Amino acid sequence: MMAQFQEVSNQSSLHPKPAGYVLAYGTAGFRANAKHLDHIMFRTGLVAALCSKKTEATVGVMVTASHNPEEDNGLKMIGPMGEMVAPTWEGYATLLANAEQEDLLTALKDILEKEAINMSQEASVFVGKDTRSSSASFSQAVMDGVSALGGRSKDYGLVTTPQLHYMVRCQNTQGQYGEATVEGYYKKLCQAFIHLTKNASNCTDDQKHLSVDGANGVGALKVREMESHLKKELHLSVFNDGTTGKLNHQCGADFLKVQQKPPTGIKMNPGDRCCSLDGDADRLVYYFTDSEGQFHLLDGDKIATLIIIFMKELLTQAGLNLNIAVVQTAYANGSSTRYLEDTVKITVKCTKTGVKHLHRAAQEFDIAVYFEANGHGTVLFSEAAEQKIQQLAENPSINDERKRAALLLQHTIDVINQTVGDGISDMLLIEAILAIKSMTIQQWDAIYSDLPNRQLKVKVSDRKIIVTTDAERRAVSPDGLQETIDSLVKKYKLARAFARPSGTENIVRIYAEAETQESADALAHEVALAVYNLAGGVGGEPKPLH
Ligand code: G16
Repeated sequence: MMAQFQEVSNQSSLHPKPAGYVLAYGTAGFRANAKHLDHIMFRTGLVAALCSKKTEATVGVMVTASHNPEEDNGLKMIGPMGEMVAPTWEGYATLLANAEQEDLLTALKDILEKEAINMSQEASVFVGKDTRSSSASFSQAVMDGVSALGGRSKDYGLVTTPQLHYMVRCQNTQGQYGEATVEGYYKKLCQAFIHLTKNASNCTDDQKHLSVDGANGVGALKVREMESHLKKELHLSVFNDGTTGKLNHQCGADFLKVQQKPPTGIKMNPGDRCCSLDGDADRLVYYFTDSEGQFHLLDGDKIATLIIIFMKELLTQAGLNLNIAVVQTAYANGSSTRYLEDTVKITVKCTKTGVKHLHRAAQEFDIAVYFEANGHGTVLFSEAAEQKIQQLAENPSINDERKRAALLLQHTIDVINQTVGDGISDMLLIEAILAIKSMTIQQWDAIYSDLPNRQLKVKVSDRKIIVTTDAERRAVSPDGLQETIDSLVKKYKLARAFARPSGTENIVRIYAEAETQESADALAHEVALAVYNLAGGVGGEPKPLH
């Protein structure tokens, strides 16, 4: 043990912490400008090794700052089932990240004691990285941390975040979930996709075509790699593939959702079906422009709606009575929630922002579709639900309709990456559903009409001053903010608004929706001003949108 501590001490001096620098594990891990992060990478390598020893399983660390600008970086820790790591380990990661250089060993020993970790237990950590220029040395720093505690790392190199989550799950389920290789991932998802689309009648080449904006990130590389496995059942044109453009700049799912306009660098004819991934390919949004040149965005809410309708129809055809739901956040468009509850007649749950919160809420149901409006989400099936579907598919005495529905459900399970939201897997599922239902993107868009909405960002000196409750829909601090928001909302029809501190960027996010775009824009601007005035705004007042 003493030798290991000595090794941690020696190695840690090569990844020194800038004195006084503080960063907390946020919505999706650590995230900041890359110049501050080397020590955090090394130290999270230590935490991952301890987590692996404690759980006696492989865990993962993905080096990425996802939708953030190229100059930022960060990491996401992955738990043994490929899910986001448990909150206790997020806490330990924050603890080690913030321990001053001379206190690191004491902090480490505290964790060992609290968790009663057996240091002779092996540690295994899977590591992946996105395409940022800082990611290569950072993934090495993570691996240095793992090896300082005698652990083994497996370096997957450039992978999407959901691919790394998938590898961890495969590894810990002895291949039951699939093979822990990128090839294995493509094979499983694409085979399921091909099985599903066999149920689609006569798709034309046009219908099989999809334009993909790769956000100039790792998703573009991986979509290209996957294409040969699709056996021409889907024709992909990849734009923003990183050869010229900058990561997430004027492109990618986050840009589209916030700016509500098409990405640069994509060729779009009216009516063409297009989609955008984000920087680490865990988010997906769809869109098209109509014959009048109007842009239509189909965000996470529309994706969740299409999937739950498809699942509900299949369950009815299969004669299976399962407890199903949709999980959303405060950002979900009011129209989507109303449509799901009143027309689809489905349970809708609202959680705090962050896939980790949605994922946990989704685990309470037999089948739950969880999506953030920003396009981050997936579908979870309980073990019992999977078993019932499998038993039905294998039952020789059921009629053809039930058999077909059970088989479709089985292939749906296989095309989905249940570990975390996965832009590529979600894309295959959406393409299969549209093909099976012979549905155009326009018909999908017309299922319900979004309430006009607007998102804004406000810079404040300390975003922690904003404290929220009720799944982030109400502010309890600073004093007077919620009362002000309430009185602003009253001015507009069908209006709703909230402000919450971002867990990935140093800003406060504002969301507003209302009956018209003018009202949504005005309300968002007024709430932004209230935040600026009451929560210590810096860097100039937010500007009106027009
Ligand atoms: C991450 C999280 C998402 C979250 C988003 C924005 O996405 O995984 O769940 O919605 O950040 O979070 P916030 O509003 O707290 O900044 P990604 O794609 O950047 O990893």
